[in-house]
Amino acid sequence: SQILNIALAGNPNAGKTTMFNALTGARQSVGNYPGVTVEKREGQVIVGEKKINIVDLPGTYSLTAYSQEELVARDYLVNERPHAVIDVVDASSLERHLYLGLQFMELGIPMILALNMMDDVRKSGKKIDTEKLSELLDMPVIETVARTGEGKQKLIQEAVRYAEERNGTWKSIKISYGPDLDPVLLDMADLIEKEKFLTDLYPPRWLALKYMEGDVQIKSFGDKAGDIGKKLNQMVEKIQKHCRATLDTSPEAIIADYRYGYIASVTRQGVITSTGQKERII
Ligand code: GDP
Ligand code: MG
Ligand code: K
Repeated sequence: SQILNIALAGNPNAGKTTMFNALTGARQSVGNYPGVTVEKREGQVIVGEKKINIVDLPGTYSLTAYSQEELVARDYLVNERPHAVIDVVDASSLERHLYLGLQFMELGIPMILALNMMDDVRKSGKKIDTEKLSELLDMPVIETVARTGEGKQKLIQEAVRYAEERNGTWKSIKISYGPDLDPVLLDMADLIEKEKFLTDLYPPRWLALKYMEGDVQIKSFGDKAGDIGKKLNQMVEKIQKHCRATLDTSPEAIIADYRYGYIASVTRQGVITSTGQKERII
C-alpha cells in the first residue's frame, strides 16, 4: 500500500521535535535539505498496517522568504506535497501561533491542528473549546502534551484518516484583506490564473499575496517569466503607492493586520474562555 507522508510544522518551541520523537521513537534519521544547512529530520511510524513517513520541518513564524527556515518549510510543502501537515501549536499562545496555521490554510494543504502544551493551558485556568475550533477552522483539532505523549496516538490516527479523506486535494481559504487590497488581489489572481503562472504549485491568490508582501523568491520566478512578472510588479507598485499616500502604511502591514483580525474573529467565538479566578492566582 501507499506510504503516507506527513509533515510536522509550527513555530519554534511549539513542541514539534518532542512530538516527532514521541511518535517515531528510534525510527529516525537526520540529513540536510539540498543546498542549505537546515537539518532534515525524518522518521517512520506504523499506524495499524500503514507505514507513515514523518518529517520534522524547521520551526517558522510565517511562510515568507525572509529566512532560510521559512523557505525550506514552504518549498518542502509545495514541491514534495506531503499528504498532510500537522501544525503543532503552543495552545497557551493559540492566537499568536495560528498566524502560521492560517498561512497553511491559505496555501490549501490538508492540515491538522495539534493543540500542544495542553498541560500549561489547564494549569492557567484557560479553557479551549476544541470542537468549536475544529468546526470554525474546518479541520481536525487534537489536544496533545508532547512531553508525556498524551494525544499522540489520536493525533497520528486522525492525521492518517484526514490525509486519506483529502486524498491529495488542496483547498485554500480566501480571507478578506479589506477594501483597498481585495480588488487588486482579485485582478492579480485573475491574471496569474489566465497566464498559468506557477499555478501547478501555488493557488493564484496566494501568489498575488506573496507579490504584495514583496516575497523575493516568488518575485524572482516572475522576473524570469517575463511579461507576467512585469505586470505584477506594476500592480504592486501602484497599490504600494496608494497605501503609502492614503493610509500611511504598506500592503504587507495591512495583510498582517487582516490575518490577525481573522484569527481573533475565530477565537472570539467562544473558543477561548477562562475561569478568571485561577488566571488571577497564576
Ligand atoms: P520545537 O522547537 O517545536 O521542536 O520544540 P521542542 O520539541 O524542542 O520543545 C520546546 C520545549 O517545550 C522543550 O523544552 C519541551 O520539553 C517543551 N515541551 C514540548 N511539548 C510540551 C508540552 O506538551 N508541554 C510542556 N509543558 N512542555 C512541552
Ligand atoms: Mg525542533
Ligand atoms: K515550555
